[in-house]
Amino acid sequence: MGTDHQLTAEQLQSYERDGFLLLPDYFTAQQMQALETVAHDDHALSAGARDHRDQEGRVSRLALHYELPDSAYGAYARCQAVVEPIEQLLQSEVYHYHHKMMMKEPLVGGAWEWHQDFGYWYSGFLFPDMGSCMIAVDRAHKKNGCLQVLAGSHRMGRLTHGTVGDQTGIDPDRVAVVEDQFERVYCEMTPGTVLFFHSNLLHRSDANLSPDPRWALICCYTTIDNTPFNEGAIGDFTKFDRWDADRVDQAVGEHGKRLASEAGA
Ligand SMILES: O=C(O)CCC(=O)C(=O)O
Repeated sequence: MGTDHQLTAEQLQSYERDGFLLLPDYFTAQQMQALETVAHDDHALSAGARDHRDQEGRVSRLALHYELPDSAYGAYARCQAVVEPIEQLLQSEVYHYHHKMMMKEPLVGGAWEWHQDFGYWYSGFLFPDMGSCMIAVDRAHKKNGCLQVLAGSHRMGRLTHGTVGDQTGIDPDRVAVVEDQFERVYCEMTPGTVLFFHSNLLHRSDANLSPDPRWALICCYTTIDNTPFNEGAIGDFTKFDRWDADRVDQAVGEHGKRLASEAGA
């Protein structure tokens, strides 16, 4: 991660066309190793995770936070290298909406059905002026259920969503038509690779039937003019401090030390 987080004109054009931007090795493998160690040692994180079943009944787990604590995960959600590009892509200052650790465990991690994030978020927000940054903590590949996206599908606008398994998903009949219209991209990611994506981009992922875990941190934002219009969305829609790389690394280190001292207590 450098200190200049400005996206180039080409990257902005590619996001506008495709609805996503995949930036390999954005964070270092060392930074991801530190984040992964904290996350795997963090019993509160796994205890607070919720299970979501796919159509086959396989479970995907996610630990979601609306607030921005001094945790290792909160540090990445505040990170300049994440927030500044999101602001460029959304052409506005943003508020943090939530961040979540997606835990797709080896051999059992469930699939995510085709959906748009704004299909979930629509109940609380008027505009799809929202976006996410997925940070690969583990290597994500086809066999452990990397994210799949339909390039350009964000341009359809929001589609109707219903219940699919325990999840909110797009009607399979419509998906069958839509899948033929757009290129499907498997977002294989080394640890530290990031994916910025639009809230109307169709995405899914397969179950993880491999021996490799696939954990990823997803940080989600809304423009400051697009706060919830009703009680449908929880969150702290206020200005927040953005941290540079040193501050993020420090927060991850401190989180690790807190966990070690709790374990030793
Ligand atoms: O982690 C995944 O595979 C899917 C994540 C996802 O679809 C989401 O957070 O909206």
